[in-house]
Amino acid sequence: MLPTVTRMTVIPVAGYDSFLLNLSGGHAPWFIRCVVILEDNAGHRGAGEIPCSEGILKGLEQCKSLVVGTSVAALKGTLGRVHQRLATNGREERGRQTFDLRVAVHVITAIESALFDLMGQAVELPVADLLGRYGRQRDEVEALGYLFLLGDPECTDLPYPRPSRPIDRWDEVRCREALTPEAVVELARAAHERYGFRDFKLKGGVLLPEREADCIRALHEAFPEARLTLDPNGAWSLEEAIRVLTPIRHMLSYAEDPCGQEQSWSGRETMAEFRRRTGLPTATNMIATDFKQLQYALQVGAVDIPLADCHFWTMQGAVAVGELCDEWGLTWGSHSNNHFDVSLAMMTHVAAACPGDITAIDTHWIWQDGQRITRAPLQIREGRIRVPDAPGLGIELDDAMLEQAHQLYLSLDVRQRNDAMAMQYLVDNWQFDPKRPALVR
Ligand code: GKR
Ligand code: MG
Repeated sequence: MLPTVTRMTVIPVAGYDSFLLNLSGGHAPWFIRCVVILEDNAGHRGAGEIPCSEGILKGLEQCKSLVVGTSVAALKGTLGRVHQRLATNGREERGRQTFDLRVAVHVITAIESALFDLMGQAVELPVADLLGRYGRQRDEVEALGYLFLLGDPECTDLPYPRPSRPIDRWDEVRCREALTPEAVVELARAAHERYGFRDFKLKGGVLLPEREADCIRALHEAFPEARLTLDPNGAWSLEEAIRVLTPIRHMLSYAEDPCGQEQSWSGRETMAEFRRRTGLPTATNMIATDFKQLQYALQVGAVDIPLADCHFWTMQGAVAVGELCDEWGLTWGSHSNNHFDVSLAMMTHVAAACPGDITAIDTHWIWQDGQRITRAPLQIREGRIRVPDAPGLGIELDDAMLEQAHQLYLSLDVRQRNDAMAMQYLVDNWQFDPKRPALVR
């Protein structure tokens, strides 16, 4: 007999972040997440981590009674009932921000992760071995060095982390302004020294497109062997994207959301045309965010690399996308937002279960490294994360650190990510515009 879930606890948490710039504005000094813990009558705890918003917290409350009292063995039926209950809240839109504004997909994933963690502990197998048709496909997962242009924290009176005792260059450079190609290369060098990345992604949608292309040129010169990509979150027009990326095409391994919805054209249409006219493979976390959108994106030839982040595809959904990619000659990848170490483990297990040739996964972890809510966060070494051999997610929550992160959440008046707040220190009355880079005002 497998154990029964006896309790579900939802803990909103917060951590510190640098002044990362993107199309949505500038990251606040904090990011918020939500941790779900399931306990069972065998004495195990299972965990899941997702973005946090008031809607997500409400959604989780709505599902508690569907989860507590169920057998861990019946996890699929439980998830089915959670899915049905959340569907009664109506249709949801991802929105045009760089981040996803939906509720249901996140809520399902948090419960799914905690249930799989419990199941893995019950049957003594890592979660990666339980996912997908064939379980674990690899023992190590490649991660990319996710670089951002950075605002100057000294232009604000906000409590951005300042390096009091830096252990290396990365600790220094991740806390100060970076708006030039030279500064981006410095970030890449420091991240490479600490983590050994072979792939880099630069978050765009901040400067003029040509200036962001210059950052790629500088990165290519500094790391001629590295796989590079640039992601302006669909801010550029189709013509701009073609004009700016064609000359640096040979430096890029793919282009992530180079263009998006514009006038009467949908994002899937402009991306398809971009791909046809440049020959560059495209990746997205904006125009193929569920199976229906993925189907349309593939019909028009818009996407080569769906970035199936488990936080909004669910863990089983993300692996199902990986299986389709493998069968259909596409490449699977994963998107990320700021996250703690539970999410790092979730993403690692999911990527480990995707068959075929996958691309290096996104992770914001390098911006959070040093903060933690588990006892021993997974490590990025030589650009790779080892899949834990321990049962379940292979992590142990650290209650003291979790409580500290929860207290930080309670001390803040932040209930939804809002990148406009910090941005207004750099540009008076700054407002989000999905078609204008954040510093082009
Ligand atoms: O963290 O600022 C950020 C990113 O812009 C994030 O919001 C995006 O969702 O990383 C993401 C992406 O690849 O688009
Ligand atoms: Mg993206």
